[in-house]
Amino acid sequence: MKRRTFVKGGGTVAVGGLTGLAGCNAPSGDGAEGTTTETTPAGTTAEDAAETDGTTTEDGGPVQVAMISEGTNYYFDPIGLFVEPGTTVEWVNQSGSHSATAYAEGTGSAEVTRIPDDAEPWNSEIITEQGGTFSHTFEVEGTYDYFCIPHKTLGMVARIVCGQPGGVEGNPPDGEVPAPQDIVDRGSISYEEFAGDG
Ligand SMILES: [Cu+2]
Repeated sequence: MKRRTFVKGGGTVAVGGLTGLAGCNAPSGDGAEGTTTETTPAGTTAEDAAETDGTTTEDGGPVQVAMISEGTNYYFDPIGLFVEPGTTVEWVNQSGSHSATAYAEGTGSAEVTRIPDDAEPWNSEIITEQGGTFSHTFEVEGTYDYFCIPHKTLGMVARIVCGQPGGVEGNPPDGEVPAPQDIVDRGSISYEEFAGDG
């Protein structure tokens, strides 16, 4: 049973403010429009830019997850995210005060461990500054569940699959997240999509 209900109408702030949100879905305003490719010489720096150390997306920046307070809803968006090993995820505090904290016993208020055995836990601690960010790089393949310290009991949880699912089954104790295979299949699952699925 879902404890969170997505409130339609108040949701415009959720996705619009973020560029590069969760890869795949190409935002229309990313500057690609209006570029006259005919006049651009072949072999520009685009290929050089692609040769990164693997910690950035094709867009050249980290993959972003928004942390949002919206009425009585507190959520991560996207709530389900697939990343390749070596990808840096950047959490952005869009509204309210939140943390991004791995379910790893002894980390924050985590009481269970729901990240791969060899993986590094992370804990942003509570970010109160609007626009404040925290980054973590995912190296070990598997399924990672995480939560927000102040809103854990209100179901503010999310999941990241790095490389391929593994190690974690079902939902975390404090809320619902998308199934690992759905995350792999879809790449990114927004909170609105997920909350609307029920
Ligand atoms: Cu929160």
